[in-house]
Amino acid sequence: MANLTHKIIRDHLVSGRMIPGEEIAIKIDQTLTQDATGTMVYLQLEALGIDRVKTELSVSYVDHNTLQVGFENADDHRFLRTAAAKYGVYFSGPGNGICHQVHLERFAVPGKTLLGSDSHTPTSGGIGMLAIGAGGLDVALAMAGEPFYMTMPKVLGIKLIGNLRPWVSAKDIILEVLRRLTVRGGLGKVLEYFGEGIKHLSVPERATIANMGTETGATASIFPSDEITWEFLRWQGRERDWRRLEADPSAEYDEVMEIDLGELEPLIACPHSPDNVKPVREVAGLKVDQVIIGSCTNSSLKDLLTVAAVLRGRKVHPDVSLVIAPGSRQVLLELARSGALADLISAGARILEPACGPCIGMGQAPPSGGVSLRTFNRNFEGRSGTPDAQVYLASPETAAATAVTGVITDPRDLGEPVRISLPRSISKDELIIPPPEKGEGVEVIKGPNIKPVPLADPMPESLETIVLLKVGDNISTDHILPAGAKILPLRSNIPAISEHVFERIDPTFPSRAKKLPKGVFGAVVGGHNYGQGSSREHAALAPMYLGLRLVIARSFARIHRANLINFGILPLSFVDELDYGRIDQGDRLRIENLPDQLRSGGEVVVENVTKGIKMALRHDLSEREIDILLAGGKLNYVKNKASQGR
Ligand code: MIC
Ligand code: SF4
Repeated sequence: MANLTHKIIRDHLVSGRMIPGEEIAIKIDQTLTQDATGTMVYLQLEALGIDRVKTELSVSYVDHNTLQVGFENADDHRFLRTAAAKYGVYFSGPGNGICHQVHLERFAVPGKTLLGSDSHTPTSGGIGMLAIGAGGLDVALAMAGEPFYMTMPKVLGIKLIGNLRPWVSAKDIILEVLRRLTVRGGLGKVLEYFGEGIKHLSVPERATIANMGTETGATASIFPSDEITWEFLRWQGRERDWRRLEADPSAEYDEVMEIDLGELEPLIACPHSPDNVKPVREVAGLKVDQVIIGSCTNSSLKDLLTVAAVLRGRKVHPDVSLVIAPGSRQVLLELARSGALADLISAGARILEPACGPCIGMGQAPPSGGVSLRTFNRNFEGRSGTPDAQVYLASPETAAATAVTGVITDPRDLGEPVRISLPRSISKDELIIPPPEKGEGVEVIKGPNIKPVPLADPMPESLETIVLLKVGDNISTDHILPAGAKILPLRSNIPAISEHVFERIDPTFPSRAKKLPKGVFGAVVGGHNYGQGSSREHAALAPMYLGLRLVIARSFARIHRANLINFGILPLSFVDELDYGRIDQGDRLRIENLPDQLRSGGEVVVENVTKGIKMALRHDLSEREIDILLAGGKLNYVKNKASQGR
């Protein structure tokens, strides 16, 4: 009796056995890229010599980097538009909206697989897709027709029962999941929702839940495709894409968790982690400087109509800056048509264009030491652009109530719940550009900030490294390579962006790395969940450019581990947890006969030359991953394979 995840994996299985923990490869039907990770994807397609994508559908979105503070962003947009035409990819330009929201509206199909170069790609799981986030190079290879390799996940069945009480919404469900699972509890799992409670959740609400499942470390999150899914697709004029899809009645799950929706109350994630969840009433009364409603988690039409209904006839508190970024042009258009936009504007909201915007630190940084309440999915320290800001994550209902009172407010204090009605059908904007029949003759235009993808050398027989940095648990890719208005424009230029590696932890990292003696590489030591958060492969590529070839951590986040391997950096973990205390910054580490050691088992002997001790460290690399690492990364590996085949 199969669960839904197994059904879709079985339909797409190319190789491997469906046993949790084993490596499998699946066929990818659709891909998405966004601009901040996408420029590398198209440069990689070029490096691989690919002419045209082989997927059923590939879309290139521009949503992260739309500030255009200099020529760099605009050059990237032009490069992406021309590359999309050349390679056969749909192009959604700046202003159309956030990739995940637009994909859900326009392209997501139940039962298909989607691989996206953004960690929140699982948003389309809200419609019954197996949608997975990955590093750009893996997406480029999927576009080239290669299967996607991953570890067969466990399936955690999340049974929803009962019905939400007034003022409690989808965000509170996923915050409850995060409270229970933490930012590590979903690692190696797909979160599959079932139970009669889902019958009360519309597709955008399911998408909110699937979106933020990423924060548990999960590979994906998925909902069945039912009448509610049909209704959403009909609304979008895409009912032909619908098919019924659900787990068998007595399907088995590796683990099951039950949530009684009727028992939930408004929840809030406190600084600085999405799993630091408390009931809103416990932090109610705290004065806020800013409220922002938007991001791929909570910027649907339903979310914003609800906010508008709360604000109708009310005013934003004078001490609060209320910022609203609609998820898509479709959402903004419908807000305008319904008159809700006027309610938002006259209440005092500041309206941004549909894009990621403040979620990725592109503007709207809070004041020094300020308190900001956002409907987003991540509140890592410094991500807002203000190092000492306190960022809270909550539902649009809690955000709207807080914007009015000026202090964190449980929306139930507003009294009678608001009622909203969605339009019967939705307007099509027709602004997504389909690719031409043929890509020949299309000129791909690159600006001066767009530099080739650097390649690593093959791994040496014996790896000699110096530990450049030692860090603790839950280091995110925002720590390794921050985003924001200053650094994001450098995503197409690895030499330039590498100057910002570990900037928030130790700004001397790049200069120290550059002083490594010849033939000696860099190493980093970390705690649990190293590399959580974003899918940005730049967090592997830029450190590799600076000479990093080894990361030793207690455990790794899924996408970052894959990115390290893709760019020739060896991920090892501790066998004896106490060994973490036996390596310090500045220590010299040596691994003799690396290829033989990797191939002969799951352990590698590392000598800490400085301390005069040896320790056994673990690797969980497949044969294929070992070959990739030894080749100096996946681009080298694929090119070597192609030339051997010739
Ligand atoms: C994020 O939310 O951190 C991002 C920006 O969307 C990233 C992608 C990136 O770094 O470009 C993600 O989640 O993968
Ligand atoms: Fe964009 Fe934020 Fe969503 Fe990342 S989490 S895709 S930055 S809206």
